[in-house]
Amino acid sequence: MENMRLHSSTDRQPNDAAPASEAAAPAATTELLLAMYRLMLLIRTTEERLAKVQASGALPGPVHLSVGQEAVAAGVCVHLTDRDWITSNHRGHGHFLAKSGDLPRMIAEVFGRATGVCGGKGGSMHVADVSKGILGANGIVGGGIGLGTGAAWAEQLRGDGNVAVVFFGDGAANQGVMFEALNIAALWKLPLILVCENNGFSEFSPSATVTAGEIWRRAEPFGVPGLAVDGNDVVAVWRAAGTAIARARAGAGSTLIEARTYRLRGHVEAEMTFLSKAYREDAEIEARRAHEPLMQARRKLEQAGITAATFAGIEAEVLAQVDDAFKFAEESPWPAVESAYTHMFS
Ligand SMILES: Cc1ncc(C[n+]2csc(CCOP(=O)(O)OP(=O)(O)O)c2C)c(N)n1
Repeated sequence: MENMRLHSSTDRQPNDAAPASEAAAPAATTELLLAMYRLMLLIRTTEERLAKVQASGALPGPVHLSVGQEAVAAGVCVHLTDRDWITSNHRGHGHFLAKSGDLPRMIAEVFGRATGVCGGKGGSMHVADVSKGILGANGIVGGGIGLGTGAAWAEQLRGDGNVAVVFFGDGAANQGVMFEALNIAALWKLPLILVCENNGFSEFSPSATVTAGEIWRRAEPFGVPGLAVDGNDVVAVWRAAGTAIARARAGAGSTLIEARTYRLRGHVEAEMTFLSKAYREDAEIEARRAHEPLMQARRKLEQAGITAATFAGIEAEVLAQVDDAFKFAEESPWPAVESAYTHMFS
């Protein structure tokens, strides 16, 4: 990286965040923290296996992983039921799993198999399961924001207290649709929670070079509460999401949460095979690894008395679950040729 000034994504740190409302916030029990840890470990183990399989050449096509960002999906989705909705982006495996999506059928989808959750036609960037309230990942940056706003409106009309959560990146926060969503959500008090995962980058551009100001503040002119949280602290995310979701269920409207996190892997796997130069220093990644969410949660659990044997048991269970899911996918048939003509508009 000689003669190259790499922009650091660390220009903004999570801890200069706007304070989340903690007044009435309950403490996370050890049982809940352990459940969120397990969920984050499932996402991490699944995605690290995907990285390995892709590097081996067995999985063609782009794969975008959320390694390092697991606390956002876990801390938000533990508040949701199958009747609440989420929309996601191209980095959506974690959101899918956190919203109780089926792991074997997600892996089969990524492998393009007939048993996949979308019959093998969606792939990694379009994992969806409407029966679980997962309206889908989305390859159009910002595309999920409009879909989630529509889902929130539908739920408001139904009046059952269900909500819609949109997961999107800091790059997507620069799309006009976020402002359109904030406008209508404010006006109609929609049960919509906008969760911006600020992972420091938009593709290969450090956020500070493409995003002006602070994202959470963009809610303010609309009269919508906005706040930033440490997106690597699953308890902080859980607390902020709990307040926002309870507010939305009660009919009090929308919230914008900026969860500040860090993408530990590439924008897309194998990116260094086609990029001409690096866009961040390895030292930056290493420094951020010290604050990754699983380690932080594990430290808290150790302080609460969870033993090494319990962690080893969870790791073994998760590993077996992931092994089974990949075996299921790899042994599943390809979609029938005739199915190419189904699920099409003509
Ligand atoms: C409308 C649109 N514009 C551009 C792209 C190309 N693109 C794919 S991912 C990406 C960056 C998205 O950044 P961000 O929203 O921060 O999400 P992250 O990748 O960091 O999770 C871009 C520009 C796209 N897929 N869709």
